[in-house]
Amino acid sequence: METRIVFHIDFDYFYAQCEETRSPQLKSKPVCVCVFSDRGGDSGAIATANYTARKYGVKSGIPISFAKKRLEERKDAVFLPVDFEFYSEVSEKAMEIMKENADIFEYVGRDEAYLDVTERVEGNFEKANHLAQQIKNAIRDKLKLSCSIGISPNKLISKIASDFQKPDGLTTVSQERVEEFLEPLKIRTIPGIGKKTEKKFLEMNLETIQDLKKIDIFTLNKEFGRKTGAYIYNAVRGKDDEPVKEREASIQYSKITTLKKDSKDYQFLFENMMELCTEVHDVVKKNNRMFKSVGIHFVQSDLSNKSKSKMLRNPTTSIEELQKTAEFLLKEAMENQKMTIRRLGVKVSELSDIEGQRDITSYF
Ligand code: DGT
Ligand code: CA
Ligand code: CA
Repeated sequence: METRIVFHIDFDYFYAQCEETRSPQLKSKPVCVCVFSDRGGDSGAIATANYTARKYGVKSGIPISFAKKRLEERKDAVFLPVDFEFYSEVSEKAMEIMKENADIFEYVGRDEAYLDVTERVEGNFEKANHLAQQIKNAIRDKLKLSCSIGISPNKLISKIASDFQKPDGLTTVSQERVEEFLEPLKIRTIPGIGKKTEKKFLEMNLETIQDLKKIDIFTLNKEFGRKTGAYIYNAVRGKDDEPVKEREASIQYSKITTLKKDSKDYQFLFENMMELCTEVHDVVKKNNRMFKSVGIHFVQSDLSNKSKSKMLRNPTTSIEELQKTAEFLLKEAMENQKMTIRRLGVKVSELSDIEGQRDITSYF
């Protein structure tokens, strides 16, 4: 394959930065964006925090009560509830700017994307660097947001590079520099290598990517299986052929069907609904996503609409959970259903990516 030039763009402390853009006075304060659980009080977790709060040890995933304790001395610390709708709005605008600047655009999640720019910079890393700077400027001017960009010949290295000088970073790793860039890095910086895998290697006295190069492919295969073994073997050598694949942000996946006959027979509707769940689930799987909300939709015989949805406790990929929730919603909707139903639909939303959220050994 010819040399490619791939960008990975990741927004800095995304949810918290979105909050700063609409309330600039927050900028000087520690800001924590919280997912309050339904138990009330301070129960729940931190989704993210700005860099001021991070100095006090606040990070994604820790309980809100821990964060409050760590920020005790900062009387000006701010704890805000998540506002996904607003972050999605900001995200959409940012994605537009990126899309305009890519040959191929791949949406990864609300705050990140891959861009293949090989053609438009004619395979030239200097031009690529200039283009990345322009993208950063445009996003700053229009949206008051900072992001970090990694530039390299493939997705793997660009992903590592975008994280290398956060926040507001720009890191270019041309083909000649791949080895010297990767070798000193901690094994953990390889996407997909989580705590568990890292621990395994540390027990073998392997700490950096350079150390990991000493392990031959047979040992890796034996330890992790062929697929993961090969991934790790190639990753430490900076090899990755994954193409940037055209993908747009999708807010939801849905399937709708016109029933063979208008009906309000529960069993008939239930069977059609389970069929739709399978179809929606296939799309979810194909796109490697998780969902946190399930909805059902009726078009009634007079063409009026009716819908219901339910937020799940945690993001999931489970078809059983999808079916169970759809069944629950159907029962609820049928309770005082007067009219017959003509079309039936199922959707999932509040999507997120599987990639990067789990240890590689648990999803290969
Ligand atoms: P960064 O990129 O290190 O400057 O900081 P973030 O906050 O942008 O981190 P990133 O890119 O890993 O995640 C993007 C957004 O996803 C983040 O703003 C909030 C959300 N997020 C990340 N980790 C968690 C988590 O553990 N729980 C929840 N609820 N949301 C999370
Ligand atoms: Ca980010
Ligand atoms: Ca991210």
